[in-house]
Amino acid sequence: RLDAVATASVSDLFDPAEWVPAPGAEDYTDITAHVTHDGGVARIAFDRPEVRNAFRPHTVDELYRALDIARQDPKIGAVLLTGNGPSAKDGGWAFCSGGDQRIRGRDGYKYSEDETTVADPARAGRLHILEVQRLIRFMPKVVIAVVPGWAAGGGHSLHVVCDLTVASAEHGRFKQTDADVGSFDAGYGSAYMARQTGQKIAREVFFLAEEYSAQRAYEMGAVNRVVPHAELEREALQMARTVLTKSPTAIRMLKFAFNAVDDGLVGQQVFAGEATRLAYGTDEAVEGRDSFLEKRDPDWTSFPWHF
Ligand code: S0N
Repeated sequence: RLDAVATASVSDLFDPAEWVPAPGAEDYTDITAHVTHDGGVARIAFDRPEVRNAFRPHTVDELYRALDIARQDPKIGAVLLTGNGPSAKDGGWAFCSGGDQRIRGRDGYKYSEDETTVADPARAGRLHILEVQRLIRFMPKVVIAVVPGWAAGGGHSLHVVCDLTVASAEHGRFKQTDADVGSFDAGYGSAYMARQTGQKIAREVFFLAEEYSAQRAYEMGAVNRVVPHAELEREALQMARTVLTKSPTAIRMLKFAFNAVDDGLVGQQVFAGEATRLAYGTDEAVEGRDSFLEKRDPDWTSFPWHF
């Protein structure tokens, strides 16, 4: 398995010269995870091309784990989220086609050992892809959706929540099928998309569930770059490497600032936590701490009331 994740067999667009397996990669069955040789960029990919990279609960567990490892790795500044391909069955490409409809039950997604029969009652009904969305949203690193084919249903929502999207000119396709299959992402997938594209376009995408090319998605404001298929991962990696040339604190504060306006008090809390962390590094905050520990009144006289 480790050999497989380390070689070109991962995906036709995967360049084995750029990547080494990420920590724990050999344990994954539904995704692949790699990091660049310098450890600065992670590549995490759905690895179920025969079902257009649909996710089952197990896929989501692995995806969450791989993203969380990237979140906690102090060297990683950017993450490429993509889908391996093409499908050996028919040559089709996909980023992700959302929840695996074959195992969806009345009580949510079945979550048994083989994920085809009996639901584990404790885990049934969990739409934990939403936890992945929040992880992407709140991790202080730039997450780039690299779309080599279909982004459909919950896969469309994942691209929406990523910080940037780069798509294949030839095979990139966008379709929000939720209403076709009695499903709905009434959070970031829809309302946040409306922030990106405007209400009329987002409502059209959800209410009509039509197919859009990468170029059309770019014109809508939902995609940053459309590049030739063969260049897709190279371009995405270059974007990630450009991010790595920036100040980590600046990127972190900017991401949380972009988020805050749409995230209510949670957004304010995340941004404020960063402000507090920065403030702790000042002499002023050190004086506050020391005065308490030394059981004296704080002396603020050397700290001006800035205007
Ligand atoms: C992606 C589409 C448009 C591609 O069409 P194309 O190229 O014609 O290929 P197909 O022949 O249709 O597909 C090839 C093979 O792949 C299987 N397949 C594709 N997608 C899925 C899927 N999502 N689940 C299971 N199998 C899939 C096909 O069946 C085919 O297999 P074979 O060769 O054996 O016939 C097209 O495939 C398509 O429309 N796919 C379905 C997209 C979809 O509706 N996805 C689900 C949408 N909902 C969610 O994702 C919800 C996720 C979620 O957890 C959630 C999150 C937030 C809020 C709510 C929910 C919730 O669950 O409700």
